[in-house]
Amino acid sequence: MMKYAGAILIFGALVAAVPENKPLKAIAVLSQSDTVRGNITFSQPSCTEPTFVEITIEGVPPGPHGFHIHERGDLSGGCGSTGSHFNPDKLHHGAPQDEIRHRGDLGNVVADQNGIVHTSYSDSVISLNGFNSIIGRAVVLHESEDDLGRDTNADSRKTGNAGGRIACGVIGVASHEEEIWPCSGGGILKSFSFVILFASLIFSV
Ligand SMILES: [Cu+2]
Ligand SMILES: [Zn+2]
Repeated sequence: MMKYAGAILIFGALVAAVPENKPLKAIAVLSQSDTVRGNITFSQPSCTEPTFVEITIEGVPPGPHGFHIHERGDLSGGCGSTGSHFNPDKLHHGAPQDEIRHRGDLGNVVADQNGIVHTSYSDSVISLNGFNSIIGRAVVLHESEDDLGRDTNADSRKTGNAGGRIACGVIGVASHEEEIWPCSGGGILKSFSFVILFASLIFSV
């Protein structure tokens, strides 16, 4: 009986040693502009949950501005070298709530009369995990309003006619929980090793 109690205690200690499911966090700091400053933070509680996006920007001309994730985190040539909208699924440009959209299509942000953008929302298409992770790519703030693919000209379904790029930033890791990131691989093996360990403790008594 004491042996069982020992095994249960050891198992309990092992379970307690596994870190709790902390959200994965990433951040992009806007640059490439003399006037626009801002941070965009991304947080995802688990591999399968939506990503929470929090946007704080100042120095933006009042009104709506296209806001996207572009495919490359390359600012060597300014915002121009970040490539097109992040679109690994090869779909048309759309609105964030559309089924058909680029992964990077986050629609518009709206600056108030003081040039401030402060907003937050959840997006279930972008992810900080796996093959299509947005980490290492770039956020881009545009000069004009994104038409969300609703206009009749050809560019509408490619870029949303959002015009020039006024600021951008590379999406980098803000907090990294080794145990749960990335979601594929590692985790399952680890859970399985606990089962083996627990079983061997039980059978050894
Ligand atoms: Cu863009
Ligand atoms: Zn797009």
